[in-house]
Amino acid sequence: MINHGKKITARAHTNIALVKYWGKENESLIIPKNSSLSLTLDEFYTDTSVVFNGDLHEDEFTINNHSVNDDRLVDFMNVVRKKANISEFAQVQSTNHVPTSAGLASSASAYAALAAAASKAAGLNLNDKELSKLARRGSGSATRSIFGGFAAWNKGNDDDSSYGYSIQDPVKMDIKMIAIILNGSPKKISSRKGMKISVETSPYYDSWIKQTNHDFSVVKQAIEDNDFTTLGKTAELNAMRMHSLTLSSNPSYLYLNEDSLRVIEMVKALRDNGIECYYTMDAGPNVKIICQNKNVKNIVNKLEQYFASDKIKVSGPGEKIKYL
Ligand code: 2P0
Repeated sequence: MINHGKKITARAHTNIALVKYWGKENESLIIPKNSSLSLTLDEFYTDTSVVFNGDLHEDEFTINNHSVNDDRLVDFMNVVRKKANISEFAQVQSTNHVPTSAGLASSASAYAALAAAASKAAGLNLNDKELSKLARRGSGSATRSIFGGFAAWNKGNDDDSSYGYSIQDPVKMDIKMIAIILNGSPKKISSRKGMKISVETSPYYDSWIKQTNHDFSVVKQAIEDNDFTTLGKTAELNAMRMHSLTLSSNPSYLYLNEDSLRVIEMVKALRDNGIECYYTMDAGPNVKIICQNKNVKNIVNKLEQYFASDKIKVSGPGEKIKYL
């Protein structure tokens, strides 16, 4: 039964893909072209509260206390209403605990938290797998944010078979991610638009899928073997392969900027000096450095020579979705 007047709050953490999702097979259901694998992060999360109210004439959304109108959010609430067989509108309040304009996959934690809070407020009692399928309808990367630690999104081929699952939580590997929050204008090409252009125009798209399926098996095995080196090397290559799709698209586009390249060179220099670390980037200029606890201090010291310390955020593995 719908939880009338009962406010439900959920917290979901963001995740960073080690094997990336970049392209859809089905755009309306958000079925991806390949399976992906990620690490959920403890430092970045979204808290979302939902309450259904029979007196409302439309859904009301606030993000960080600012009222917003967003068709994607309304479409998502319609999916929830249809699933729960209800017609009431809801008040949705969301707070992002992610540095302002960091571009750190906030849609992942946002739609995972919204899926959990809205479904429960609507009277649905979904397990994690069902929640991940619902979150997927909002944003692909949100499928993985239902789970903590290492998580994956099984590509599947329809609504039922395309879901997230846990690979390892709690995480056994010593692994940290250092995010460097770089200044950049808001992205000109959304990931949704970017990946569509890549699927349709990059001559290398089929090779990307073939290689990424292989990378998925390699990273999964590296997690089982507690093999940080193989995980880091493969994740770094996978990120560069994804960004080469942006460069090889028509029109060509690029998320990285000169600061991103500077961080990449710093990572390489650190490696040459015996400090093991790797880089990964998503649909924006920020670089995330994959490293181990013993090297965090050294890496942060190096980064602080170029970047303000409040722009350097160290995360470890984060936990799965929870109700507050
Ligand atoms: C990922 N990214 O696997 C990849 C790597 C960015 C680069 O998923 O269209 O916001 O909502 O499904 O999930 C970002 O795209 O895209 C993303 P939609 P989403 O994390």
